[in-house]
Amino acid sequence: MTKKQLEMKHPYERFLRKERMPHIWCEGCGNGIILNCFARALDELDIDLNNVVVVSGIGCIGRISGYVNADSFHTTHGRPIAFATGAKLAKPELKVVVISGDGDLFAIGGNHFIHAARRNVDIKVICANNFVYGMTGGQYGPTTPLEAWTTTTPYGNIEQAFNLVHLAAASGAVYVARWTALHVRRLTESIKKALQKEGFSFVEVISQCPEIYGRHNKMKTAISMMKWFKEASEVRNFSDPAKADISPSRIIVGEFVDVEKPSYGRLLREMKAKLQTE
Ligand SMILES: Cc1ncc(C[n+]2csc(CCOP(=O)(O)OP(=O)(O)O)c2C)c(N)n1
Repeated sequence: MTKKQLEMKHPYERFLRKERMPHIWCEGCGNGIILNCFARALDELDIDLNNVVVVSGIGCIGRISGYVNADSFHTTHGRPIAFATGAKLAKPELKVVVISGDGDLFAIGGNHFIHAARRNVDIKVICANNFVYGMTGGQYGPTTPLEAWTTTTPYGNIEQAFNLVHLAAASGAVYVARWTALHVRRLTESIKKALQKEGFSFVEVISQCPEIYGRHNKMKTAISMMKWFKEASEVRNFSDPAKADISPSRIIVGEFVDVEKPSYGRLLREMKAKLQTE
């Protein structure tokens, strides 16, 4: 390497804990794209990393809390929203971001998700939806499409999948968006919006898992999975989230909800202040 090359720094180097590299993610995995878009959003908003907390649960994407150069919690499986709620209520000045998997957030952690959204806790939730439990070997989960082959559905999945944007909207989230890992610019813009908004914000990222999901479902490589995203995606901003079910031929993406509602923390602080003056 030349001296110049050695001195060259990646523009997002400051967002990474380099001592934690190499990462565990497989070649072609969408998680790196999500991390990149998150770093880009922080960079473009010029957010001080000292004011950011990243919380994740267990899973491949869960490792992100160890890779981001911000204060972070790698919590127990399914519980990042509970930890994030505590962090936000204790330190309202911080931006608290949960980045976790579809299994973590919607199987074991499903109850935390719907109630934090209902309460409008001011946290941002980014879900890497790869349709399976990646880390533990590709078991089916609550977002696995009908008929998909997974290690625990060897004859094809017979369960209906959650439509996450519908679930988030119905639970009360003030901001809801879905993009795929192919939509890097729009995903970054949605993460920026979520970071700036008060209240429970949800960004779903359909993310390729070529090794554990794609390979078994006629998409052998990351490129073939992303080709599927490209061909099946239809941008329909502010369309009915109830009609945004994912099928092999159609992935509705876009922003679905963007409304204002006082957050749980704000109402709590207002109530406290009122009680103190009485
Ligand atoms: C209490 C508990 N139950 C089960 C597990 C096993 N486990 C680890 S990761 C995981 C699923 C992760 O799937 P997902 O959240 O979709 O993330 P991915 O690995 O696909 O990124 C499971 C079931 C665990 N660690 N703890």
